[in-house]
Amino acid sequence: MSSALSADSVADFRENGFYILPGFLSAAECDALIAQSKTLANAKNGEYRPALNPHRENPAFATLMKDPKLVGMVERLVGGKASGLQTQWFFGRPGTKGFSVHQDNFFVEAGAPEAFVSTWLALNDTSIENGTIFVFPGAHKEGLLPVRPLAKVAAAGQDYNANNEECVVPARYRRVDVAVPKGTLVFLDSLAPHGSYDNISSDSWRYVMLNNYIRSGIAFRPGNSAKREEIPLYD
Ligand SMILES: O=C(O)CCC(=O)C(=O)O
Repeated sequence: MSSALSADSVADFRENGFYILPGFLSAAECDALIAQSKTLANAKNGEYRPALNPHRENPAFATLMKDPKLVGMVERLVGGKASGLQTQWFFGRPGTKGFSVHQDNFFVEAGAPEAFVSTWLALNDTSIENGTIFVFPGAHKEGLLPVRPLAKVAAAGQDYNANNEECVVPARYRRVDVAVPKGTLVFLDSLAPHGSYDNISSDSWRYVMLNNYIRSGIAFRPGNSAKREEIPLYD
C-alpha cells in the first residue's frame, strides 16, 4: 500500500472536492477483497444489490476501514481524530443502473460537513462502460444543493434509494469522469456532487468499497436503513 497525503494533495482536495490516489491497494489485495465479497448475503441471494455495512458481516471489510494508512489520510482531511460511520460494497454487475447525482451529506447531515469524507475504492479497473463515477470539480463549494425527485425505475442490483432524487448542479460546473485503475482510492468531500454511470458492459463487474468517516464527536443522522454509528478505528 502507498502513502500519506502531501500538502499539495490536501490542497487539491480542498479546491476540487475530490482527490484520486492510484495504487492504494495491490492487485492481489483487490482480488482478495473481491473474493471476500462472495460471502456477503447480497451475493449469496443472487441479487447483487450493494451491501450496506459489510463490515458487520465479514471482518475483512472492517479491517480495510481501519487500515492505519487509510485512517491517517482521512484524519488529515477531517481535521482530527476520525470514526468510521458506514461501509458499502458495490458489486456493479453488468446491467446495474448508476447512482443519481447526490452529495453524501444530503443523507448523513453531518453537523460539520468539512469533518465528513467518503473514500471510494476501485477493486477493478473502472470505465464509463462499466459504471464508474463522475464528479463536478469545485461544486462542493456551493454547499448543499437543491434536489429534484426522479421518476422511480426498476433497478435490479442497485440500492433502493439510489435513484429517488438527484441534486441540481449549477450549469457552470463541468462533469469529469473518474475512470481509474484497480486499487485506486478516491477521496470525496461530503458536499461533492457525484454519481455513477449505468454498467452497460457485457461482462465487467465494477467492484467498489465505499467508506464514510467523520471527525469523532460530530453529529450525524443515523438513518433508517444504514443505522450509522461511530465505529472506533483503533482496536
Ligand atoms: O459507486 C457508485 O456507483 C456511487 C456510489 C455513491 O456515490 C454513494 O453510495 O454515495
